[in-house]
Amino acid sequence: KKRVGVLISGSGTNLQALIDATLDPLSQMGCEIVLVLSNKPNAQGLERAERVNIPTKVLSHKDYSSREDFDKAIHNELIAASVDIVCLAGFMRILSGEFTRKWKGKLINVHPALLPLFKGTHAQKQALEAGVRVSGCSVHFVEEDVDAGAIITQETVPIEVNDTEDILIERIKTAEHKAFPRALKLLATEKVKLGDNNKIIWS
Ligand code: 3YE
Repeated sequence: KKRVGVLISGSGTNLQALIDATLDPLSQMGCEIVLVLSNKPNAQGLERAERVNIPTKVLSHKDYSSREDFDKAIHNELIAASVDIVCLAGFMRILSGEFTRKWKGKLINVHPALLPLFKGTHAQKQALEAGVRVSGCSVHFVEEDVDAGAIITQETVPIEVNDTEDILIERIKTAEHKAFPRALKLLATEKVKLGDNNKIIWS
């Protein structure tokens, strides 16, 4: 079984979806969550992990003088827990090139849009303003270039006529809770990997 570390900053609803999937033997995820790490001391997601006895760690980026130092501290915690795969689940920090290179092919993120459209923050608002009639989420490998890594899986949602940003955020969140466990399973069971050319290899 692969050992998974999950990085969070907030409420941890995607973490919960990953916990539910990995604790269900019927899901055959091929992995277990062994560490939940937050950069925010009060992240609600920490309680979700504690409830099911998953070890947690808080590392505040404010305690480090540079992004690289903070990322090194995260890296050390992941190594200490013998983590094989890292999931960013609402983790709100841009990771240094050094960190993304060390975890290349083992580090995934969920973004609330159908990449390569609407990279960056407020992706749902960007979709509404663009007038597209579908959006969704993408689970992708993390590389230094933010939201540009190879896409593992996507889930679409409709955009309805009277949607507000908040309604669309919620609809896409529900899609994320399906797509993220699916992507983690694909990686943990080695159905997908990242090639040297930074493209997905399916087997
Ligand atoms: N880092 C790299 N590549 C990626 N992090 C995430 C995805 C991803 C990544 O594909 N290299 C917004 C964060 C964006 C932002 O500007 N954050 C600030 C701090 C804001 C805060 O602490 O509240 C910063 O300086 O990092 C995960 C998603 C990142 C979301």
